[in-house]
Amino acid sequence: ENGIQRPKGHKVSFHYNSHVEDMHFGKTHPMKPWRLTLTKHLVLGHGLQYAMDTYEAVSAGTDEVRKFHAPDYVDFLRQVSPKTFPELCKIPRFTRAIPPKHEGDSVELGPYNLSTSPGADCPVFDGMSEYLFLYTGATLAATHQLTSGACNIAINWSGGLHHAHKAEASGFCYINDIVLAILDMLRVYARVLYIDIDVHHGDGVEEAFQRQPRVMTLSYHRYGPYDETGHKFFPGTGDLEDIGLKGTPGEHFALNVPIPSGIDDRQYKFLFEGVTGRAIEAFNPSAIVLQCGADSLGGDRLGQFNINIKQHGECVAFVKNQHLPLLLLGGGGYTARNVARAWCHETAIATDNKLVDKVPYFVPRIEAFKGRAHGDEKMYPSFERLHKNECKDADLEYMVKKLEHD
Ligand code: TV7
Ligand code: CA
Ligand code: ZN
Repeated sequence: ENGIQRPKGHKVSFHYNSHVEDMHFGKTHPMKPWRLTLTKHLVLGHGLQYAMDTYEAVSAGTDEVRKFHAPDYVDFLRQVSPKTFPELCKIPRFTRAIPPKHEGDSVELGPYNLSTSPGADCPVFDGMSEYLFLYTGATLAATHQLTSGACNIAINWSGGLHHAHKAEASGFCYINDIVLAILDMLRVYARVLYIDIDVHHGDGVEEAFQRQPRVMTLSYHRYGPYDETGHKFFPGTGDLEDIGLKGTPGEHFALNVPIPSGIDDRQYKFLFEGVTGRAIEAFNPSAIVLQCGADSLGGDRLGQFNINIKQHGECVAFVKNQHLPLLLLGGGGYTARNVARAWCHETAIATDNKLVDKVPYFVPRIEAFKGRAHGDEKMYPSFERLHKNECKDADLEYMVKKLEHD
């Protein structure tokens, strides 16, 4: 009736557990797991579940998480909650991970960059441990579906947390599910290409594979000189010159595309297809992981790009058209209604479906979708000229040439 069909010639598996929706990072924290509720409602409202195999995720095991993360960090994450945090901070094994306090620090940091202060990027909150191991479990299940050949595209919108380090949380990310997925894929695939269209630099993934020539990391992100407040756009890394660790086999197997604010669809398409196309040609990957952070959309609460949902989706379509095993992950995205629209649209792209440009009738009138009658609100809003466009075409052309050379 809604015209949703199974794709012909390939299979898609979708991994999710509604439990992740109940989590709260804190009142004013920009990361809102309920954006995943909106995404779920849109996906189901459009009937996309009939086009894929859907799986309820189970938590990752500590052994699986230790394949990348330090054992003591994994133990800490397993046990931590607002109640246990003060006691855990006193255990000698964990106290060495507490960073020194500096004069004027607004938030007090505990071990592993975790904190119970209200302004912290990586707060300790109720249910946090369950949440972390659940999104990681979903990514690992998706990865197994791919590596076992059960599907060609596997999706986990609750994953894609690219900043987490071996023994440290960073930028709303605690467990680096992407690194764990790629490590697992390396058992089956000769070469894995990682592409990251989140507005932030995929530093955790790049760092983990900086010596590894079998993994090429390619991140598109906001990057530039210090702003008026004397800060760099987070995390401040990912310069055009950074191409993997010098003097190791990994040199030349990292690519970074630093982008000024306000980049528009046409410019992003030129960069993305030019650079990604050449990277695929040169690297000849056996499989691809695409982190689809939706904070690169116009109107994002933290982002500074002017990309529309259409172009964000065209990046997914371009990668899908390579016809390689593909893992699609979420990531950032801080204007929840747009995150849901983008990821639902991209679920449709993965399954070769076209959605009607209307919010489906069955989507509950919650938060972002209330107000107007169902069917009135556009599925695909356009975000025009929201940020001052500081992108010069000539600089983008220079970048494609330079990266082609690297
Ligand atoms: C993948 N930007 C993650 C992106 C991580 C960005 C940052 C905030 C922020 C945190 C808050 C908050 C915020 C309105 C925005 C240098 C600091 C400045 C904390 C206030 N409001 C992803 C991480 C980035 C926390 N961090 O790539 C609680 O913005 O810039 C910073 C670091 C130190 C810490 N302070 C911010 O998208 C998922 N944080 C409100 C409450
Ligand atoms: Ca990125
Ligand atoms: Zn981001």
